[in-house]
Amino acid sequence: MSLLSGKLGLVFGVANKRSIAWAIAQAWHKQGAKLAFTYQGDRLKENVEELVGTFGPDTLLMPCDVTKDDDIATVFKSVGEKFGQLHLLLHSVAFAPKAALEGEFVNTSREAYRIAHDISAYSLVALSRAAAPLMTDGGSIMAMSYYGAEKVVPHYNVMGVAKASLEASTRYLAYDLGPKKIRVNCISAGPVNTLAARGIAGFNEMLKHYEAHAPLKRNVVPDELGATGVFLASDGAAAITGQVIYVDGGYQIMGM
Ligand code: NAD
Ligand code: 0WE
Repeated sequence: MSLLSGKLGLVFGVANKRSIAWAIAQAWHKQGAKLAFTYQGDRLKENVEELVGTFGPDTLLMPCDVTKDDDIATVFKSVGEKFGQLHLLLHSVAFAPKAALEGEFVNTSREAYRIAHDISAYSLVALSRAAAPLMTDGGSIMAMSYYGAEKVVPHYNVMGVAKASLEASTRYLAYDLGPKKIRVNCISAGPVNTLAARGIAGFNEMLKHYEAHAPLKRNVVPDELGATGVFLASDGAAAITGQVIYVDGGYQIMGM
């Protein structure tokens, strides 16, 4: 039985095959959803074209820099024309200037703070607003978060503050869009070795720390994020909105 047959979905945040967005998109696809994709810019175009091509030659693929209102408007116009409707939206996008993730949080520049919040948090509001008119039979919107939103993770810095904003935005969006049967949730993933994690000093130590301290004594694998994405997209989660679901081997429950 396909959990998502007949569902139309739009995915933001595929950069390469290791992207969390790709794991969730594949899981949605396996459950019968029809998907459209966006990519950040020319630098990623070929890579994403190749991945998305595996879903069929007519898969809708559009550039979208989430800081650009015009890009967002064009994407949703195209989705409206091609799909006529939308059920699922994945936000798997984050960025802070590298320097802000290296030094101390106290030294975060006004510009780095603005950029991190614009790309990593405000974009969820903009995308949800654009998606809502297409979600005429209700919908499920989900965004990726991280534990640094609620506790201090050294060096995560302004990204932690932006994720706190993303999670709070999720709750306010859930309240606004609930009457339209649109649910909005976050998946808070444990560390995963992706492009966004690769450059982080000490990332491998972090993976080992999770293995040692998480109740399940291991790290999360991308397929498991896909499975949670399917659950949140499905009727099994019909009464779940405004939540942050931790998919982290249980790490978040620990006090020591
Ligand atoms: P990734 O690098 O594969 O994905 C990040 C995506 O953000 C890329 O596709 C990039 O193109 C996109 N992006 C950045 N700026 C953009 C812009 N201005 N416009 C449009 N797109 C833009 O890495 P990932 O780890 O798959 O990250 C996806 C999400 O998962 C992020 O929100 C990240 O914070 C979150 N997350 C990652 C981890 C982890 O350990 N990797 C853990 C928890 C949460
Ligand atoms: O959300 C993230 C990382 C997002 C991210 C990554 C980069 C690297 C390249 C945002 N902006 C940038 N900017 C760059 O220039 N994660 C959850 C992964 C991550 O990043 C960390 C972590 C973890 C976990 C940074 C410091 C400490 C822990």
